[in-house]
Amino acid sequence: MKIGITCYPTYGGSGVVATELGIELASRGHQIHFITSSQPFRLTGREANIHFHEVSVATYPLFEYPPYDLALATRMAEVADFYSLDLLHVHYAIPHSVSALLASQMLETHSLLARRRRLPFITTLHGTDITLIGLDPSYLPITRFAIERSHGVTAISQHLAERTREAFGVTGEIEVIRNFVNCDLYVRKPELVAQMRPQFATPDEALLVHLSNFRPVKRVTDVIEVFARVARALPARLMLIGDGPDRSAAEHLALRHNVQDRIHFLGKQDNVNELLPLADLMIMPSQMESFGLAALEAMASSVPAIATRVGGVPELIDDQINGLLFPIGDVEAMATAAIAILNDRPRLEAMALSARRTAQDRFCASSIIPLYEDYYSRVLDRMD
Ligand code: GMT
Repeated sequence: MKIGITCYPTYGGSGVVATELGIELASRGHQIHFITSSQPFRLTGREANIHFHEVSVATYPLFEYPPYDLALATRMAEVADFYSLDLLHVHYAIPHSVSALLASQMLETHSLLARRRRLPFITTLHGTDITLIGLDPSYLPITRFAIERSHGVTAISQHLAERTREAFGVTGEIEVIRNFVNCDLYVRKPELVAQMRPQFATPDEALLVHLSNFRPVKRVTDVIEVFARVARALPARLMLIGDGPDRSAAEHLALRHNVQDRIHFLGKQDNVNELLPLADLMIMPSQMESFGLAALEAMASSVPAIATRVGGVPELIDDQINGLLFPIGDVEAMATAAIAILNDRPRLEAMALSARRTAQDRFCASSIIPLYEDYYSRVLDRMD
């Protein structure tokens, strides 16, 4: 198939999923056309079967806000027409599904190649496009309209599908296709761990990790609160991977607790798959997670997560089996549990094994990508 993919190309779970999906589909022989504002950060630009089309937005002194959505719709229509795309797959509803709807309608009435053609588009809902920013009255009606007009809609968890029905009143079919991970890439390799871990912790220290875009929804300051309590109880270090608006709040809190020297503020990293397996535990105390891709990547790397019981997280983490779940903000309970399990190595190892098994049995790219392929075929069949 020839598939156009649009996503946010910089940091963020939806961009990661969209890019990894494109890479996996390309490796299975599909022609993938990324139509994005810049090259998705996980692409090298040298992958076979992957093409990148940059959306450039013309500015004009009159424009207080340059209309990216219109430039995107135009580029989608051009690329679809020129390369005879079978479908568009947009990730994150705002504004991508609205642009895709426009592109699809443009091609129905006027094609550059002077032939009318149908361009189905599929919208994948990822989370904050529904649970947070999508609820804003300035976006909700148009987002609902574009979701309803999509030729196919997928959600990354059952929870998100239900939220979309409740909050948006969407009545049409929403296919649940959960997040996935490349289980060959995200895997603990003991020789690599032996080589790299000494850069971050000594053998007697526990190593914790947090990975996110440091937005308020991630509650990064709770990570510091938990870690400060752990570091008072046992020798420990923390790797913070990622960057974003709450990084300086995290730094200030680390100073206040006097644990700044025990924390590696690593910023944005490309080799997350090499860093995650170095840790003993992940901390993901989010206010909301429609799925929790970061926890899945950790689990595939044999690192169980201490997380909050929110959104779609319980669809991934079985409390006490392959991770531990807590109410939002209960940093005392999270710290107590972290200390207990770090002091009980056999239990930690059993949980790490179970975390890896969960990723392998249910969330490997090898089993999730065919679900997307099958869904594409069903949507295309419906168009005939
Ligand atoms: O808010 C974010 O963390 C970014 C957001 C995105 O769309 O980029 O992440 C969402 O999509 C991820 C991939 O599908 C999910 O694993 C995350 O749980 C989800 N984040 C939230 O729901 C807060």
